[in-house]
Amino acid sequence: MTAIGQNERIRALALLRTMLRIRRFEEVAEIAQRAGEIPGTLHLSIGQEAVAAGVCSALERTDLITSTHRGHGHSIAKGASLVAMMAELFGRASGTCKGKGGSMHIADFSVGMLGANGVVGGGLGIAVGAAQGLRVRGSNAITACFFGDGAVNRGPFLESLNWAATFRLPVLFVCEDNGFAAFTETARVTAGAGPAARAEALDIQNVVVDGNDVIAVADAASAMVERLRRKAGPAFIHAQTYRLRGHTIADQGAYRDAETHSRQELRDPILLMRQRLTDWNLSEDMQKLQLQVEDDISAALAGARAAVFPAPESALAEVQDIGAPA
Ligand SMILES: Cc1ncc(C[n+]2csc(CCOP(=O)(O)OP(=O)(O)O)c2C)c(N)n1
Repeated sequence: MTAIGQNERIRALALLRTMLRIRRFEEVAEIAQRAGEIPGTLHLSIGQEAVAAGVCSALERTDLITSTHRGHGHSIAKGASLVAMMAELFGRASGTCKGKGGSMHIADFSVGMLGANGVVGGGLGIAVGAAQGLRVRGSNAITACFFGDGAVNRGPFLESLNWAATFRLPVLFVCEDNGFAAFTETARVTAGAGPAARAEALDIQNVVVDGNDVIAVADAASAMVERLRRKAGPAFIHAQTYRLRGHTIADQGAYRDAETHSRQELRDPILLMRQRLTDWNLSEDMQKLQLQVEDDISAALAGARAAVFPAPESALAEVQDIGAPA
């Protein structure tokens, strides 16, 4: 058994709590989708929770984030309401986007969550623009930009990194590398030494981190955020993780190597954190935490089921103005 200080204990439990909230939210959402309660598919981040939890633990509420099509974890870690998020998945009027966005378009500006995004690499330009806005307003806040390994092969990646580096904008780029872009192993379609090398080529401070070790991610993010607050220019984290589920919930992941998959199952970030906290003699605290999370998720599910659908006449309100239907 290893002794740890009170601060370390509180921090570790908070990180585990965030990961559990993400995991249980997604497990329950998947069941609801399969039962026909949620329209549309879901991109689950099961196995990748440590990246969202670790990075967002280093942020303030006033900081901003942009996300991806796999964005539940980022939203939860940034502090979005589970009740409003679940209602959004259920298409209800009390959802984060009044039920009009769904899983791939969750946004909650009240906690600085600028939006999930169905366009691969779409969040990069938004993050850089948001950081430029923060600069213009003289704010000390920063923007964290989550994107997948697939996005590093898209044009907006270079454009966004270049702009942020040139103008020394407060952007924390976070490449959440789960090894796959949909059904393709990213390494097979990616030239060069990897995402961090691309950041390095633009003189952006960068680090490669074990994305399944939540404390390692949190430490790396804290160090980078500290630099960003000092206005030392953008920073880049390459977090190496693994998607334990399919690309969407309809995907069985048959293209993956079975041996690698089994090995990765043993590196589940929640499993690793539980082992660590058991070693720190925190089993009882973990049990309490698990029960609290179950209560929170049950309340979110009950809230979504009980909520009303948006009125049909509100369908075109507060969405992009594309003119009146013919
Ligand atoms: C511009 C664009 N091209 C292609 C797609 C189709 N698509 C959806 S998700 C995805 C894979 C993205 O991989 P990655 O960025 O690594 O994120 P991950 O799904 O692994 O989280 C693709 C190609 C898209 N949504 N947008």
